[in-house]
Amino acid sequence: MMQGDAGEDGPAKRMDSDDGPPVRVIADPVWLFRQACVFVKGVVNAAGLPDAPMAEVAFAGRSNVGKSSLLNALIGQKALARISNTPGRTRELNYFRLADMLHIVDMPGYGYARASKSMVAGWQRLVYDYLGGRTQLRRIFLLIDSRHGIKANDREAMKLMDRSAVSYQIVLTKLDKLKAFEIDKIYAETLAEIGKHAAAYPEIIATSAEKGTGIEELRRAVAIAAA
Ligand SMILES: Nc1nc2c(ncn2[C@@H]2O[C@H](COP(=O)(O)OP(=O)(O)OP(=O)(O)O)[C@@H](O)[C@H]2O)c(=O)[nH]1
Ligand SMILES: [Mg+2]
Repeated sequence: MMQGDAGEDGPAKRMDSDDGPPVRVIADPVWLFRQACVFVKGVVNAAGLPDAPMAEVAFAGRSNVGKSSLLNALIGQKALARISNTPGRTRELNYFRLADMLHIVDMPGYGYARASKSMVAGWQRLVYDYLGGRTQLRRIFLLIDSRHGIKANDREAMKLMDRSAVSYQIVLTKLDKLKAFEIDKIYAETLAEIGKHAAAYPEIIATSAEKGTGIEELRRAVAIAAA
């Protein structure tokens, strides 16, 4: 590093004061996503939820939509969250902690056809409990597969979040599977549909974990939601 470069980054330089919360730091996506991210725990019931008053964002969506892949792309670590060809892989609320400031939650996917009734009941309970009383939760990123668009079970999830007054933002995934005109179409359709939902953030983010598309935009959205 050249002399004189040292002042350009580093959290200490960005603190507003010693006693107040480091608001500007967490709001800076470039700084935030350069910090370490660690796996905290897998939560299977409401009693297991961390009680730290730390800001939190979550990734939700149908099984196989690409939640874990997108989380890895976001963090810039290939195998932080577990990815699988087997749908229904993530069965717990998987907690990650970024920069010791922010919890990021990888949620179990819904709509997994081969899930047993007791499995579905178990995680529905968990998600209801989670959405119902999680004051730390700043925003849920609801992932939608760009090849399929919003489906019936996504609408149910949206209704549940509308009712719980949990703010959520739609993220289209697997953009690399589509041609440009198809992207335009699904983008417009999705935007039109979220207009009807009270708790939906009015902008959507189009991504590909595989190609890195939209990752910077998603990082900005996470930082803004967390600040
Ligand atoms: N082409 C392409 N494939 C992707 C992308 N993101 C994820 N995939 C693939 O989609 C499959 C599911 O990805 P996961 O990240 O495990 O999906 P998930 O939503 O976490 O799945 P569950 O944990 O089962 O709910 C894997 O085979 C991934 O390689 C993407 O951006 N492009
Ligand atoms: Mg997963």
